[in-house]
Amino acid sequence: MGIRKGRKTTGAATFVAGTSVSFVIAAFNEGPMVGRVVEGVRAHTPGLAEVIVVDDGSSDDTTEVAELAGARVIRLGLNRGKGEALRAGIREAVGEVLMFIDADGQDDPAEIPSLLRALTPGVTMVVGSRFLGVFLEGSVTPLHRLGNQFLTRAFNLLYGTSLTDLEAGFRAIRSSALHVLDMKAVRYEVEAEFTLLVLRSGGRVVEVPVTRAPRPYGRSAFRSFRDGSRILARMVVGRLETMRMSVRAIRSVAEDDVR
Ligand SMILES: Nc1nc2c(ncn2[C@@H]2O[C@H](COP(=O)(O)OP(=O)(O)O)[C@@H](O)[C@H]2O)c(=O)[nH]1
Ligand SMILES: [Mg+2]
Repeated sequence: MGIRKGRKTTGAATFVAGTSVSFVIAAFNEGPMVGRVVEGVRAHTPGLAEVIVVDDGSSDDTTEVAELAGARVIRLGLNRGKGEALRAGIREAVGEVLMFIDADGQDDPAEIPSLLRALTPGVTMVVGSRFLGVFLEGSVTPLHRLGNQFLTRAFNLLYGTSLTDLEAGFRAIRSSALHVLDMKAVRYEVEAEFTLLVLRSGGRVVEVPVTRAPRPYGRSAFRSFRDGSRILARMVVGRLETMRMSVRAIRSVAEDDVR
């Protein structure tokens, strides 16, 4: 479980040119910004194969705006949550690398190359950490910031990692390390799930600094208590699953011995 903190990669080992990238963007009532985010992604992503926006029942023009900006939109009838939306997109994505960015304009597409540069051949996932970078004024409430720090520490204790930003939505993952059938996230526990599944696959995680802007309109659907508990539950269950897997592996080795 190798974690390298906050190092920007320089030198020879960089993102391999020609690697295909699929962007998967969950968007719920993001009509005012999703178009600009899709355009930003198209302008700043080397090797971009597709931009998939998943809209699960927005009541505004999210789908139309995203399509006009050049995304392929997957529409799900009922609003279920960010995790379910991302899973629907990942199921259809074809790129060797999956990238994620929020649709509300809080992440800056101009920072995409910095994430991809850190995805060197030995790295499996790059996370855009706002704690290594900056939260611009008004981009986070004190409660949400503390909650994220608490959950990140809990994750580090459980998994022996030294991450700084568990909940960051802006990230790049090698698709070979992420099997959608292993995912069960419904809402905002999806980021913690990405991280634990990548670590479970033996992958290496790197964080790079990014800038977090305030939400230009509307409000976050993150419910501190409800979603905080879901994130905590997902990481505890993830750890128990891994322990059960190791016990099973030990048992089958022992069974081989007696044969
Ligand atoms: N499709 C879909 N996207 C969602 C849902 N909930 C959140 N998102 C998207 O996930 C991203 C982050 O959501 P937001 O509520 O701003 O969370 P925060 O930035 O962590 O406070 C945005 O692009 C949202 O549109 C959902 O139920 N369905
Ligand atoms: Mg947001």
